Amino acid sequence: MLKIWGRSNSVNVKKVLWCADELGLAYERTDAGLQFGVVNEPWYRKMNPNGLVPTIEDDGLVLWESNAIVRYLAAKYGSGTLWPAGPGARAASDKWMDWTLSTLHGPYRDVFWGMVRTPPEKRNMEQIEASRNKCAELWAMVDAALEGKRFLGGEQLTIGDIPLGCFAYAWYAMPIERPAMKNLDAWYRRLAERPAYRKHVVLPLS
Ligand SMILES: N[C@@H](CCC(=O)N[C@@H](CS)C(=O)NCC(=O)O)C(=O)O
Repeated sequence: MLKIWGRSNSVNVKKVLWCADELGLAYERTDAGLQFGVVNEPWYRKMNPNGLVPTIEDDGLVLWESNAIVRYLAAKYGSGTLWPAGPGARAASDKWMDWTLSTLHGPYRDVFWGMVRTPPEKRNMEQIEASRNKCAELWAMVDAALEGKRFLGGEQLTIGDIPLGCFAYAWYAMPIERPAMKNLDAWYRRLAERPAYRKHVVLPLS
């Protein structure tokens, strides 16, 4: 059976759990990271030398890096659903995974750590506000890409929606100002209708 290591409140673990449930996979999850420790155990470091979560083991394959795990599970178990058929359609969805990590992640992290993991009296509001503005600019790109579409890859949920969908939850749940974006708002509401998203992504922010 698929094994997943990682605490359930990690945004990167959420991607994998949501993906596995969308694919209807049976899995066994073990808490790891932060208060759970585990990540510095020699046996864990042997699987994942980064000492980070998530890590999976499937049919003898050990894998880390959440986006690579989502791609792997979708390619193996979600052909024609989460894993779009054909290289063009796949790349059009897949590019949002790289974009989330390379472009949105930096400013998102500043806002998330500032608003969720820093006590109010210690917050650097100037930096948080600059990063919030940057995030709003970036979400506007997603809003434009969603014009006339239900999901980033078209009519159905595909790999590109998964990392961004996890970041979107925090964006909507944090007590911050957000410009209204009609396509993004509708996409987020669509994600929130999915049982697997509600189960794994919509958790109190911590
Ligand atoms: N690029 C990696 C980043 C992994 C990562 O930074 N994981 C965080 C949780 S979101 C972590 O392990 N933090 C330390 C910990 O939980 O002990 C991925 O996408 O899997």
